[in-house]
Amino acid sequence: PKIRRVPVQNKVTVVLGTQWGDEGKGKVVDLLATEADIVCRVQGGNNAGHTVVVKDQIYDFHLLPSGIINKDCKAVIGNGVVIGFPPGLTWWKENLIVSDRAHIVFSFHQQIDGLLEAMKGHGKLGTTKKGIGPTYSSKAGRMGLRVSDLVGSEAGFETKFRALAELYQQQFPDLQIDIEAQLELYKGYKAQLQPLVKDVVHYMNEEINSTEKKRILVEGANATMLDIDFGTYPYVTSSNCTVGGVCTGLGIPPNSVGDVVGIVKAYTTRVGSGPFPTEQQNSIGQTMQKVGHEFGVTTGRLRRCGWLDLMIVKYSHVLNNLTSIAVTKLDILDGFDEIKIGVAYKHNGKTLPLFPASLEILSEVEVDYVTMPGWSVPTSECRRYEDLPVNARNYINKIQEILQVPVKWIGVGQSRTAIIKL
Ligand code: 2SA
Ligand code: GDP
Ligand code: MG
Repeated sequence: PKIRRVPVQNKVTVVLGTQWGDEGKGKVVDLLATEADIVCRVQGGNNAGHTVVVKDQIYDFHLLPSGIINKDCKAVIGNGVVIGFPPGLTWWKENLIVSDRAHIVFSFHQQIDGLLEAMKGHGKLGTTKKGIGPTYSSKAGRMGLRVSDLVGSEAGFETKFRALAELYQQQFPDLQIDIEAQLELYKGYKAQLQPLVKDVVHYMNEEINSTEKKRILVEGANATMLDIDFGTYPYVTSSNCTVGGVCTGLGIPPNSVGDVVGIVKAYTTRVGSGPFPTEQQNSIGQTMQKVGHEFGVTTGRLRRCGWLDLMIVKYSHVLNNLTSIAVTKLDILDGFDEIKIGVAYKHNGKTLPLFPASLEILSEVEVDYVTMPGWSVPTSECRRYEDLPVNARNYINKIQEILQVPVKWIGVGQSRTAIIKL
């Protein structure tokens, strides 16, 4: 008999950070989510921080997809996410769907995150201390607990929880775990969580293959340079933040991935430790930090700042095959006399073909810059490309020319409306 292959009906649009995070993914997702039916998170946990400003309201998201503001939109937490339960389960929402395969972050994971950082001393990573690394370690070590354990039998959950807690207590004598109190707490969470839990593999399969049109969005957390495999290891987070994480973190096949939108901040920032070739530890970096309000959403830490580094964004394009990009925070560069773009790395006099794996090499590279004239007119009121000062347009064109990816959006302010669509 003839077999008829049906193409994927509803491909997912993916929004990814191309740098070290905090590019403004939340704002772009919020914009796209106003027209989406489903918005998904696929990796990371509440280490992420996305700020979305709608009129006078400021929303800070950590675990939930930013798209949840849109009431008509389903918000999905995929299996690749690690879920922490804040006291009182404040993130409960009717339109939320949680994968039964997602792993649970316990408070002892958070304690261990802090203990490991303290033990590393100067070599510490500067994590958000949300227990992300230890939870993914439990998962990879095949001893983690999943949402399906929580909503399953009480006895089964208790056995696994005790085993994990006792194992960690042996490894870390300083660890304080009140096992009985924790078990009691999770009984309460179970009742609240149960109605939200679904087999997300089945749910997504139905949605992507539905003959009814479904607009599906995936919101990346953290970013390419924080990817566990491709980022600046070990100064990375513990999940795959690049496009492959979408398939493994949601349970959908590669051919269901459609557009991949890369978010590129007009300059570069990084929170936590690790090399940063275009960093400006001077008045330029301080101005970007101050004018751009570069503070962490989750921990309030200062973000390190520097010029736009297209070696990084090019590498992100190689890994993710970006179909378009959004350049955000262009307004923060208003008023600079000249603006630099990092375009190549030289090591021992040789130009590197792509972003290197070795941090030793990375810390020794010399950056080649292109210098562009700045603009003094504010861009925050511009709503059309033509409204931008000519030097700002040249800056955008240069980015587009070097990357060979179309710029579709330009962010010129915090609010939902402060964006230019091309
Ligand atoms: P972790 O906690 O194990 O994931 O930390 C490992 C590294 O990943 C970095 N990381 C981040 N970098 C930028 N933004 C993040 N989210 C928050 C935000 C950060 C905050 O959006 O502002 O509030 O401080 C984020 N999450 C993880 C982290 O700095 C480590 O280098
Ligand atoms: P995310 O983690 O990638 O979602 O980014 P964050 O929300 O952590 O950080 C980006 C910050 O920049 C937030 O405070 C946003 O409100 C803000 N933002 C986003 N786009 C723009 C923009 O185009 N201009 C300005 N001035 N702020 C922006
Ligand atoms: Mg952020």
